[in-house]
Formats: sequence, structure tokens, C-alpha cells
Amino acid sequence: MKKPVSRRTLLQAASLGPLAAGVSGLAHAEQKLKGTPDRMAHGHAMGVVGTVDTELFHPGRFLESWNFSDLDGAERDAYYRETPQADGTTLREYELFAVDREIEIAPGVYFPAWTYNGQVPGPTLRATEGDRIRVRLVNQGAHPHTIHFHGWHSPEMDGSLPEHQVPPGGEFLYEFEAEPFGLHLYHCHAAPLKRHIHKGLYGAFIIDPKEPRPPAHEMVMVMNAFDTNFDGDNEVYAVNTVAHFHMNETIRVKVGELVRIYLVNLTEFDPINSFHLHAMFFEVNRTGTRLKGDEVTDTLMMCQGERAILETRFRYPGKFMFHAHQSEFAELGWMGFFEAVA
Ligand SMILES: [Cu+2]
Repeated sequence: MKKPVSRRTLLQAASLGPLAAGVSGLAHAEQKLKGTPDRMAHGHAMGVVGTVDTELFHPGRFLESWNFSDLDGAERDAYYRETPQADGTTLREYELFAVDREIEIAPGVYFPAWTYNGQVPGPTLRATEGDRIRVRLVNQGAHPHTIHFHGWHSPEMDGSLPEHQVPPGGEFLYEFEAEPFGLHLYHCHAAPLKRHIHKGLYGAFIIDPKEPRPPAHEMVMVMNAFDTNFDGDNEVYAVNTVAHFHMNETIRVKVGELVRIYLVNLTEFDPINSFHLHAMFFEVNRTGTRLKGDEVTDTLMMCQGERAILETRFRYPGKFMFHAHQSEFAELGWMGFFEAVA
């Protein structure tokens, strides 16, 4: 018998209604998200009304979790194990499952996703430069999938060619050394590529330098979007999937502490996405491949697949808006607030 995918996935599987429920949910969403732009842009109820079910995927928890740190004990052990090696490095073993699943991307808006481990983005993987990485992909979905990691590895570990595709019911073991240090990503590379990525098969892959970066309040933001009516154009935008989530559930930070954001762009269909932070500036370390950033700005543009480590400190207490500087994306969900407390 196959290992269960996760508590959350089982819960979701048990609660899945007929497909029709999802479809009517989408129609409703279209109306909600596209039919009321004025209210979303200017009204007192900026964002959407209602909340998503965060039992299955909590964007705030995803934001500050890596290597399955959102799970405990035996449940975590089922997906992730670390074994210290004689040379001081660590062997990190991951279990990733490709699973088809409906996810809630805005209150009442469901998207028929293809996921790693039942969630979009997939779990954030994190290692130190020089570690041994072993990732077992088990395909429990209905289509062939792969994992293509960014980073150094041999061609047979690339997950990009037809012969690399893992068929439904199949599995594959990816193994490579974690290098170079930086902020990377992983995603499915089966054809047609943009459909496989857009459906949700992607995640962040952080490799820390051997000499660690200074301690900071760290978070992972994956900029993504969803084409809910399959017309090749996105209707819903977000960081970490759920539209407008951090409008109400602000991201709490402390005034003066070092804040480090691992920002990854996995938006499909739109070539460029961006990150803008109000009333502040931040240092940009593109791809995270150096120890220090080399650009200071308040707005960063990123193409598909680009990523950067951002560092800043909040100078004043209060709420600070952040969003895509493409206004359309912001209004369709890619907007939130930090809340700095003294
Ligand atoms: Cu795929």
C-alpha cells in the first residue's frame, strides 16, 4: 500500500465534492474577482470578502516553513529525514508526491491543481551548500510528471527530457549535491511545460552558504497566478497562492529586525511579475548567489523563473503595503500588508 500523501491531502480527498461544485465556484469567482474592480481597487472592502479554509493550506504557515517544519514528529519523518555525514555535511532525503487536487485560491474559488504533496507551491526545500540531496518523486497523479531542479546536477537528474518523465504510478529518485548556494526553485518539466507549471507543480529550493547568512526573520514568497477559466490568461494573482490573504492576516515583523524575503517568480503566462514595498527600500541579491545584495530599490521586476533574496529593516511601526507593481495583478490578489511592531 502506498504511503498516504499527507493529513491535509487526505482531508481534502474526503471533502471533495462533485466537479460541478468546483465549476460553479469558479463562475462565482470570476464574477467576484473580475466583476467588481472598482470596489477592489478603491472601496472600503479592498480585496475579497470572506476567508479561505486554511486547514488544508495556510499561506502564513507556508511563508515561514521549510523542510516540512510545519509538520511534527512521525508525520514530518514520513516526508523528510536528515542524516549527518562524516565530512560535516548532511544527507537530506525528501518524499515528494505528485497529486491532483482542487485547491482554494480565494474565498470560494477552487482551482483544479496538480500539486507536490497536495499543496501549491510545493514544500520549500532547504539545504546547506555541499549537502547530499535525495528526493523521491512518487507520481500519484493522472499525468506524467518530473522534478526539474535549478542547481548543479548531472544530465540524468535534470527531469527535463521525455525519457525523464515519471508515468502515473511510477517513481524516480533524484540525487545531487546542493550547489551553488542561492535561491533556486524546482518545477515539473513535462510537456506541455507551461501547463504543467501553471497547474501548480513548483516550489522554492534554498541553498544556504556554508558560512550562514546573518540571523534574520525569514520568509518565502512565491509569486504565482491561476488561469481559472483556461483561456491562457490569469484571473487570480497572489504570493503563495491565496489572493489577498495578507491583506487581513498581516505579516508581523519587529521594527529594526533584519527581514529576509526569499522571493521566487513562478507566474505563468505573464512574462514579468514584480514586488513593490511601500514607504521603504530593500537590498536585492539576485538569485541569492552572493553574500550581499548589490542593489537597493523599492520595486523589483522579475521574469518567469527569476528569484532574489531581499533584505530590509522596518524603521517605523505600522502597516506597510506590498504588492505587484503591475496594478492589475495587485487588484486581482497580489497585494498584502506587513505589520511592524515596536
Ligand atoms: Cu507535470
